[in-house]
Amino acid sequence: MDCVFCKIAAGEIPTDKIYEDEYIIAFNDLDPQAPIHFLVIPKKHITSLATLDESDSELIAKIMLAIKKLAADNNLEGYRVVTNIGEDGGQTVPHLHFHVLGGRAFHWPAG
Ligand code: DGP
Repeated sequence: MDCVFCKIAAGEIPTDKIYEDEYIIAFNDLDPQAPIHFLVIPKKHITSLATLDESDSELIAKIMLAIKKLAADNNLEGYRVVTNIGEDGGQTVPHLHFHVLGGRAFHWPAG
């Protein structure tokens, strides 16, 4: 499968990795939208939240806990977690990923 995030997860494309375990990898975004902007992804290919399966429950919980830990490691008190789904949701890479943005104030509603 020609998926850039699968290639990053497999170590085939070098990236600015900040965390890795058996199931998850986190790395700094190529096009940061905040002073701190990293992505947390499952190593397993899942297209988006829209294609999540019941069997992925534990994996998603691990991702959320990794986000919590990485945010604390970066001394983030207030921050934003975003996952874009599909074209209308602004998703450009069809491999589930959670953006973690911090280091500045955010506004609502998001654009
Ligand atoms: P989204 O629009 O939600 O699908 O976000 C995809 C993000 O992925 C976007 O902010 C840029 C980032 N990105 C795309 N390709 C690469 C890459 O090869 N390396 C890194 N570090 N980030 C990438």
